[in-house]
Amino acid sequence: MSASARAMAELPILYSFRRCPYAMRARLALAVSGTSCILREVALSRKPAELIDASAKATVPVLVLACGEVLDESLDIMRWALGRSDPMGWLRADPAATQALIDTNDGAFKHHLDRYKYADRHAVASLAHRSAGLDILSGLDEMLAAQPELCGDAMSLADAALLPFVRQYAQVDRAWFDAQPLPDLRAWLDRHLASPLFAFISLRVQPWSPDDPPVHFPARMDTRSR
Ligand SMILES: N[C@@H](CCC(=O)N[C@@H](CS)C(=O)NCC(=O)O)C(=O)O
Repeated sequence: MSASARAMAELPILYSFRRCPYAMRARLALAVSGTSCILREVALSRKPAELIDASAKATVPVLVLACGEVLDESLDIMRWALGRSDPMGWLRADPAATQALIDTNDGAFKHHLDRYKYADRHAVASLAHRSAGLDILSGLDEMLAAQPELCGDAMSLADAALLPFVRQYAQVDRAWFDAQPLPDLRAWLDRHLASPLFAFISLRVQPWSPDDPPVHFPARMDTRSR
């Protein structure tokens, strides 16, 4: 095996889906930590056997480490990557406050988001879920009126973990979202979506098949503009 083939075999493999909010948060942490991996884009309607072999539940993201260990929860991937390297101090924020934000997001907010996003836009039930989601976002807006990021002055794990979900909610009906009294949340969302980091993790990749040449992630990123 050549030296470059050996180096590549030592890289973790990330099964990902560009638009999945869980995969987005994992890519944010991998990118900010500068953790090199091989990216395999997954079409959820045609999951590769290699993904199912690695993790029977076959959700994305999944990170397969060179030692064979498999991380199949987005937060585990984030914490693993940042545990190796955390140049922006994403793990410095208060762990209890971080966990509380993530619990509400992944629990109640995701519940309402799915029912708002996938139901008939005009159905009464969908509007009830939109309203319940809005209550949660109003709480975030209040926090962001007092500080630029969810856990203080600097972006942290919580911002990266919640951002893709707030983005999804906003995108269901952006005109309606923009009319809500959420000025600080909207500023936070727009600022992060316009960042080089977000552009970087949004790269378009064709769904992977075994004969494809490896796609490196992160390929190269200018850390000064993060
Ligand atoms: N708890 C998991 C959830 C991951 C998840 O549900 N991902 C969705 C895509 S956004 C998925 O893979 N769903 C499986 C499917 O649609 O077949 C995590 O945090 O990684």
